[in-house]
Amino acid sequence: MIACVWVVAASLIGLSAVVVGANGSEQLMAPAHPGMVWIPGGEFVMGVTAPAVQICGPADAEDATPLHSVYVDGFWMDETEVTNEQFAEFVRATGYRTIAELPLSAEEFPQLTPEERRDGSLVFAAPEQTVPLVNYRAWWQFRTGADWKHPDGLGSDLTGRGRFPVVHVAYADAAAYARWAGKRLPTEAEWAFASRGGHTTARYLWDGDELAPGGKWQANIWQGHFPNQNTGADGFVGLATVKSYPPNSYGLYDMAGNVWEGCSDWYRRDTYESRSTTGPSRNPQGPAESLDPTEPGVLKRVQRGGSFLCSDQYCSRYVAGARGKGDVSSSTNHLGFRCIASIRVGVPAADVNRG
Ligand SMILES: [Ca+2]
Repeated sequence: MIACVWVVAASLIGLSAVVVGANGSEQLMAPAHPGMVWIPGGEFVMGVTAPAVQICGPADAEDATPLHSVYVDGFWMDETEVTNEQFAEFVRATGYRTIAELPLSAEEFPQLTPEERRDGSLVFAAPEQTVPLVNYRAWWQFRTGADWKHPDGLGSDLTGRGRFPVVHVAYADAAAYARWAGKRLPTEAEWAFASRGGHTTARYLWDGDELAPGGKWQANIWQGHFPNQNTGADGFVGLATVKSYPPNSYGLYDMAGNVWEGCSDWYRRDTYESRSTTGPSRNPQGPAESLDPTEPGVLKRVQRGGSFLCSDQYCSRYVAGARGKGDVSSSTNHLGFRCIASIRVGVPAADVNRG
């Protein structure tokens, strides 16, 4: 005998449907937006679980320790990073201009020359030779005219890149898109829960301890000598079309690699340390303010997942539990985002609509 038969109730709310168990005791909203998957929520362990993992040098791993328990409610999450096609739809509808498209004001930045105040963004540029890994300026360039529509700078465009993740979006740009879409950016805890796919101890987000099981790469990262030689052994030297690699157990693609994904939490190096002393947190929203001891005057939000530039020779923050951070006003060609939507489970449809 089948204990519980699922039926779709007659009531529809926009694109949502109410699914009700045969015993009437459970209800679940279908996604209000296409392309989202349900993340069930629950208690899990946040932080780097892999032993002695080398992330970006020993000191940089400290922000992802100690391990501590966190609970998050269930939510819907975009199955992919937001793509250029999706972002273009937002811009067509709203006329929105991203931070990278706007020149800095002379009033706010009088110390800069007109040339230095021009619009643009940071683009990775592989040096021709080996360089010391102590100065990221050896491989990052500020390019005038670089923005989401011109990802490599002036003269580049989105031809053939519609299904690439959108890049050169600063925090406010991602948040604006999310509001327009009727969604929001995930908290770090929500992102971390979803990234684990229900598995809490594996070294990598593809639920395994092998980098390329069976010789098959599971994420778009860097192979070769960083930063001057990328072999593209995983199929991509630059960004990858979303869904180029297998999804995790929740059906989420590219949680590791491809582009960093912005979260709503302010970044503090000591967040986990503070939280570990207070018992399991429920739906933590992050600290009240940002503080990165290495750049105390710069406001930073958490970023997660790593990018196509992640190399074990320099920075392997695509490993499960690792954290990233970024200046809220900056954008680059390896930073993107995905959105989530909160809908409560077991709540009558009318109440969900009001809630
Ligand atoms: Ca790659």
